[in-house]
Amino acid sequence: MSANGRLTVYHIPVCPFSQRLKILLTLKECRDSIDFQVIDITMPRPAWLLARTRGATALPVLETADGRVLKESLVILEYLDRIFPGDRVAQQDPFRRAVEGMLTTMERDFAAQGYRFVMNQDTAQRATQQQQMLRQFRMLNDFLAEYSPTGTFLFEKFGWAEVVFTPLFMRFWFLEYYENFTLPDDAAYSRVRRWRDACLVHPAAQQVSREEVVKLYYDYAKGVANGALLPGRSRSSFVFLPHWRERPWPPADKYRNSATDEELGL
Ligand code: GAZ
Repeated sequence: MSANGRLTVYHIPVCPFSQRLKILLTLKECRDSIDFQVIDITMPRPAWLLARTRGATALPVLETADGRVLKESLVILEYLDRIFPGDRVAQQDPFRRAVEGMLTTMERDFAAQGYRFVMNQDTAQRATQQQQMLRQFRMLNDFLAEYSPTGTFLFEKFGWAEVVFTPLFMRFWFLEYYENFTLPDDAAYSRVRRWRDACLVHPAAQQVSREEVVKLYYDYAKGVANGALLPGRSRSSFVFLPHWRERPWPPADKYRNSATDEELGL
């Protein structure tokens, strides 16, 4: 049971999946109803947390006031949307809910491709990775062009689908920086561009900044995920200190440069 009888979310501060929860709570004006407890991804998970998750290490994890545990960000989103007052973020009309459900199912491949691309270390694979990423954006474009051709968001306002995708659009700032990846100025991407650009600036979704993402995800750009250490390095780019604001911008040329702890301000 959490100490104060409230809900607790265990999370990694810059993780896109936990940002989803913060965006939803902000939309519902309940952001302060949950204790977000930070877990340092560069350290082994504490035993008490592993005991609660039965060994699972992926975050976020939600613990209810009476000590029950939920994981998977989309499941937690649904739960929070139902238990907190305020307008439901999820569509209530069955057909509309199904439409946003279809878009939601596309998040997994979209996320996986973005991470595969940023983590790629083989210059020979770079063009293929870029094509695969563009394909993901075209699939989103086609979906929106079918179900929401004239709008900005999927429905009238920033809602469930936007909560799910915005943290990924923000993480993919690392593709711009480390891969020079941008959406072509082409009709095949115009609808998804309009969606993404509106998502990025929405006031409920400003928990992370481009600078933070670019600096913290340096190690991903060098092929190492989840706080693990690269050869020759003694600190992960995900450490909390020094604060990312105090560090220099990392070298953008990930295929030629391997920055030291010192060059990264770590
Ligand atoms: N499906 C889960 C959810 O909650 O929606 C995903 C949760 C998750 O992956 N959490 C990550 C975690 O806790 C942090 S965010 N990892 C530590 C652990 O021990 O499992 C995404 C990737 C990827 C690498 C990292 C991430 C990421 O591909 O953002 O692809 C989508 C991790 C190599």
